[in-house]
Order: sequence, then C-alpha cells, then structure tokens
Amino acid sequence: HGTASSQFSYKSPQEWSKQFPTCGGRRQSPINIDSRNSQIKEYPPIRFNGYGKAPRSMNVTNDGHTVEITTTWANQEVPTISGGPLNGPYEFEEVHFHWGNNNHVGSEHTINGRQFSLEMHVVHFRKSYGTFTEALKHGDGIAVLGYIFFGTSNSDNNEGIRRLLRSTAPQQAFGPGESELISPFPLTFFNLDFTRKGYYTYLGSLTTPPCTESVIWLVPKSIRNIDSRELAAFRSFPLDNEDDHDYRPVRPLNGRSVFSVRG
Ligand code: SG7
Ligand code: ZN
Repeated sequence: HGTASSQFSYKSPQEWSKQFPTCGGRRQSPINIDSRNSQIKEYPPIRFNGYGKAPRSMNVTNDGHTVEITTTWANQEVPTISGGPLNGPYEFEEVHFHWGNNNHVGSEHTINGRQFSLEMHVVHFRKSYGTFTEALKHGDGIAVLGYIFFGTSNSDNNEGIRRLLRSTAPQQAFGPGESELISPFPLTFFNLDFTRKGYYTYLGSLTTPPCTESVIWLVPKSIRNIDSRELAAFRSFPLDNEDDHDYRPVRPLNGRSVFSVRG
C-alpha cells in the first residue's frame, strides 16, 4: 500500500508538516472546543436528505489509518445535508472513525479540555463543486460531522456501528488494505440526528495529511455512549506502522471563532 496517504504515522504527528506543509497551517483540525469562548449563533435548521434509504452497495475498508464505509447509490439518490452554516447541499462521501488505546483518548476534538474515546466522521463535499477532489480546493468545499463517543458498559443502541463491527469480526485481523462488501443499510442506522442538543461549528482542515484547509466542521454537543467491547473491536484493527491509535492531537485555534448553535 504505497500511496502518499500511507506515508504518515500517528506516532509522530508533529512531523507531518515536513512532507505535507499545510499540516503546519493556521486553520488546522482538530481543536479544543472551549464552550465558554464559543459565540452563540443562529442558523437555519440542519436538514438530512435521503439518509433513510439504503445505498446500492456498501463497502468497509481498512486503509491503514482508519476503517471507513463507502457506498454507491442509484442516480440522484446520494444523501445530502444542508442548512446550518452550509450554503447549498453537501453530498455524502464516507464514514470513518478515530480511536485510542484506552477510553480516555481517541476523540480528535476535545471539549473544555476533555478528550473522549472515539469520534465518528461523516464526510461530505459541496455538491456545486462537482467532485470531492475539486471541493478540496475550496475553503468551504468539505463538511464533516464529528460525533464524539465515550466508552461505557451500557452503550446507546447504534445499529450502524454494530453492523460495521459484525462484518469485520469473523476475520482474525481486518488489516490495512482489507476491504469487504457488506449488506447495505441506511446511514440513519448511525443515529445521525443531533437537532436536540445543538452543535459547535468552526472552519478547519482534514485531520490527516495533506491536512487541506477546506473543512466546515460540525461537532454535535451531545456525547454518545459506546460499549467498551465495541471500542475493543476498533482497537483490534491493525493500522499502518503498528499505530495503536488514529487521532491527531488538537491544533491551535489561531484566533478562529467557534460558534455554538443551540438545539
Ligand atoms: C481518514 O481521514 C480517511 C481519509 C480522510 C481522512 O484517514 O477516511 O479518507 C480517504 C478517502 O483517504 O481523507 C480526504 C479524506 O477524506 C481525513 O478526513 S477527516 O478530516 O474527516 N478526519
Ligand atoms: Zn476523520
């Protein structure tokens, strides 16, 4: 697996900028979200479109840095989000996860200095830019929903995570480069709705090289629960460079505003 994206390790994130200069930029993610320094803002409601329908196909892949779900759709059926800080619809691209080697690390964003156990990223690109690659060239090209989870003994029921882990469980090791078609289910199985408690939003970047500064981040305020056994399953995925986690440490805010949107 010799792609550019495999040429980084979570053991030395401070070195990413040597090969990927943007990783040393001033609009980087993740960040610590300080609730008391966030500015309350009103936006139109977030709207999820088409998430209740199952895709035509669904694939789970270990790309060496995360485990991600990609999908194919019938024409005109790709789900979109709109509203909130977003101008126009953003098309769904993929879902992936960041975790740590114990319950006190793993999320990428931290809230008031506190890190949680896992973060699920639902990645979208602005439909008017046509393709994901083209959208990366624009400061508002990508929208990522970053759902934070904490490990407990009694998890919320997240059927999406359950199915993802069930599909990869039979193998002894679902390692880098491995990929598997799974039986398609609607993305609503990941409990994506976050209208009740609101969210934080700010302008940032991809959290992996090349750290492109094109992301509008939306971080739901409610922390979800995930079963510790499910966290153990994420930790069992072998990653490139024998990394035992795949979260990037928080980056400086550099004067950016973080907006708090009420539920
Ligand atoms: C994960 O995070 C992968 C990447 C993703 C990256 O490592 O899911 O996906 C692919 C297709 O490489 O990179 C360009 C992109 O989506 C960064 O995404 S993130 O900022 O949401 N963590
Ligand atoms: Zn991510």
